[in-house]
Amino acid sequence: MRIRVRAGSGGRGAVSFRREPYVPRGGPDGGDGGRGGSVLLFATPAVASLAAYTRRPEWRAQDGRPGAGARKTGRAGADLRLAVPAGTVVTDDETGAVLADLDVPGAEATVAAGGEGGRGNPHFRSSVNQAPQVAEPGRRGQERWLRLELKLIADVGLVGPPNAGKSSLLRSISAATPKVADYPFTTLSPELGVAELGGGRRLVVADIPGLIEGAAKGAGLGHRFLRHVERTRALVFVVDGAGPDPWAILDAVRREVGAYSADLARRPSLVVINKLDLPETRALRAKVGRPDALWCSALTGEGVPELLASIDEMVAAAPPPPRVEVPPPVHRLRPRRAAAEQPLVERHPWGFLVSGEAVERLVTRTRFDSEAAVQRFQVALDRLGVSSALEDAGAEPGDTVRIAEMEFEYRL
Ligand SMILES: Nc1nc2c(ncn2[C@@H]2O[C@H](COP(=O)(O)OP(=O)(O)OP(=O)(O)O)[C@@H](O)[C@H]2O)c(=O)[nH]1
Ligand SMILES: [Mg+2]
Repeated sequence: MRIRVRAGSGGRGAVSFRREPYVPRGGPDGGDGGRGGSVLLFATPAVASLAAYTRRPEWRAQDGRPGAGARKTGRAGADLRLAVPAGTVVTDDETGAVLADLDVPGAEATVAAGGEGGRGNPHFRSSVNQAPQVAEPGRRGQERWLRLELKLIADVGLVGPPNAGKSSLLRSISAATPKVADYPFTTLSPELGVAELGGGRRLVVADIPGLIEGAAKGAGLGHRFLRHVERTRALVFVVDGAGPDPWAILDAVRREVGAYSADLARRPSLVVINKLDLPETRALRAKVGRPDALWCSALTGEGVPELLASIDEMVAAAPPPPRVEVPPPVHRLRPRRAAAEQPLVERHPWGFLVSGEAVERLVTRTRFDSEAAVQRFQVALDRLGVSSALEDAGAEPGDTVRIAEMEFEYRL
């Protein structure tokens, strides 16, 4: 499922001057803007599903407040914390990068960082400019589409061809009631069941759709749903003993698992030949002595307790399930959408607004507290044609010019 998250933008820095009796203009005292709130996700047992997010896909955190005079820093925007069930894996929908694996209650991750507040005008004071009229705008908050997926956290996954009786087996060992029918691909989405092992121990078993030869290339339902058993400790391969050539089918299923993930194929596993109540299966068992296979009937329950005991033993000896690899967070901001390179000058009652990708980029990159940088900025403005455009528009010395929410005084 997809949701859009948007962190708060930083508040703008203030342009302000100290007011003192008998002093016409005191020093700059504009406060910095407050930081925008971030969007976080946290895992909690209080939430059982991601259903809340299907109804409302867009979530935003509060913006930071602007700075004020007397060096008052603006209030930071409140963070927005979204509760998700444990087992939620968060991916950046555009890049496919895994941002967080919230696998245990209490796990939390920032998924959109709040924008920094802009600096107030005291930061732009220099030897030649004791009364800077500039302050920084706040940075935009991070904004992106996320994909939320609830990874089923099962101990064991039932894997096999369609119609083998995987869902029937889950029904016979747990209270789960997945759909069972005598046609292939009855199961379309994974389902979990809990098997009671006695002594209060339990085993979580995942039933997934059937796999057929060529699934890696998209045959049948494909093999994407194998991701739901990626974090199980062990696999149980289930094959129909009464169907044609069970061993060849078993090999094909194993190949498809290997094509999906070599790591998954190495997971501890056991083989169950199901439908032992049918004469074909009994004949097969009498003919071939496969000591590596277990035999059972999900229908009559024959062999099922022995199967459960073997699964229990296998899981107890298996290493803990692998975690999803989460690369260290990179807070890359989205590139702005392409805008006209040519700066645009608009006349407003308060002065002139200059917009355009190049000029806005120039402003956000300039460090106005460095004299040399300010000089380079002036040259770049001329080169971009901003100065002449302002002149054409009738700007007069002393007029206010705003670029990317930063204010300047027009001078010749
Ligand atoms: N005789 C007999 N029939 C069984 C047994 N287990 C399952 N079946 C039947 O086999 C058919 C398929 O069973 P399912 O449990 O739906 O098989 P599945 O592996 O989950 O199939 P998909 O969900 O399509 O992948 C159904 O008609 C079941 O009643 C068994 O032990 N003996
Ligand atoms: Mg099924």
